[in-house]
Amino acid sequence: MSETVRNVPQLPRRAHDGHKGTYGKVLVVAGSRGMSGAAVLCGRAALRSGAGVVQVACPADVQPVVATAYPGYTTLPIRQHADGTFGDGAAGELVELARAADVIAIGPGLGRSDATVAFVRRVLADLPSATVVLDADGLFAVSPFRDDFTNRTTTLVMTPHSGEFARLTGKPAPATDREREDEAVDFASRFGGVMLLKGAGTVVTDGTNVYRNTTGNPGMATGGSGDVLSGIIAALIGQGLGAFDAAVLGAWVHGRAGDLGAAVLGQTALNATDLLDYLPAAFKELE
Ligand code: NPW
Ligand code: AMP
Ligand code: MG
Repeated sequence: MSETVRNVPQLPRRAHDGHKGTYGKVLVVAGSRGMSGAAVLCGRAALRSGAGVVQVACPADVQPVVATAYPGYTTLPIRQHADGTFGDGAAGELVELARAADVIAIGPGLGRSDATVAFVRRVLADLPSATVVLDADGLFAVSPFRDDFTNRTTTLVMTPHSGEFARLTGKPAPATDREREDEAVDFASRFGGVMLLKGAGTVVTDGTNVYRNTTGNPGMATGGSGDVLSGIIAALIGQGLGAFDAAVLGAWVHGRAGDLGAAVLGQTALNATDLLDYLPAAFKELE
């Protein structure tokens, strides 16, 4: 039996003597040729959401582009062969990096080649005890989902839209709000972790608790919106929120930024970068 959660958790307070180590080291693993923007959006969203330090690991061929797009995060090249596939040891190097991170967001714009799927699976299997926000092509790599894709010490927060959820379950996407909620709860209770099923009326559940988000609007149906969400959630986990609470608060504040943006710019013109621009006002309401 699931329990409906109605209130969003409190935003963690910043201590007057806090320093960047206090607020979490977020590792974003994202981007590929043609989708460097997804890595930029995710990394910038994590910084906008209070992360102390953000590192964006991306395939070596797009690292200069991702680095040039924003000065606030550091970037790390993932070693590639000449044909763009990942070099020997790339997954191992990333797992080493991940040991120093408080939370890892994997997937926005990573691509779906066989080599990328193998890379993501290797990283997930070898990560030491970690909290991972898995989105976009990170979800593709583990679809249909099996519980041996991650080791038991990893906490997964999955953030699929309906199409990605259908791929994860191997079944058609749930059609009604009731079905969306029931199937999200069923998935989370079978596999553990947190399921955040995106869309109008995003559902967040850990298999026991269920939250239905009330913020957001169809203006957010625009490329890159979801890449911003995964960065927000990772940053909130880095600041100490539990996986479920971070997903609830992240969904709320992401939608609130979309609503504040749409109130000024309109839904038609709203873009993913506008969500970054309105996140400060959305967070300020919670401080
Ligand atoms: P349709 O079209 O309705 O029939 P995919 P993606 C279906 C990166 N990006 N919401 C839909 O069916 C992402 O990070 C990079 C959405 C279609 O078959 C990913 O790595 C950007 N779709 C990658 O692109 C900016 C829904 O799902 C399929 C749906 C691919 O991500 C853009 C589409 O999903 C983008 O974020 C729903 N509610 N319901 C960049 N600037 O670098 C059903 N669908 O194929 O997973 O592709 O979401 O575009
Ligand atoms: P993605 O498809 O991964 O880019 O994610 C899209 C984001 O925009 C998700 O957080 C959705 O919940 C949000 N979104 C898209 N369409 C709507 C809508 N009609 N109402 C509210 N939020 C939406
Ligand atoms: Mg997406």
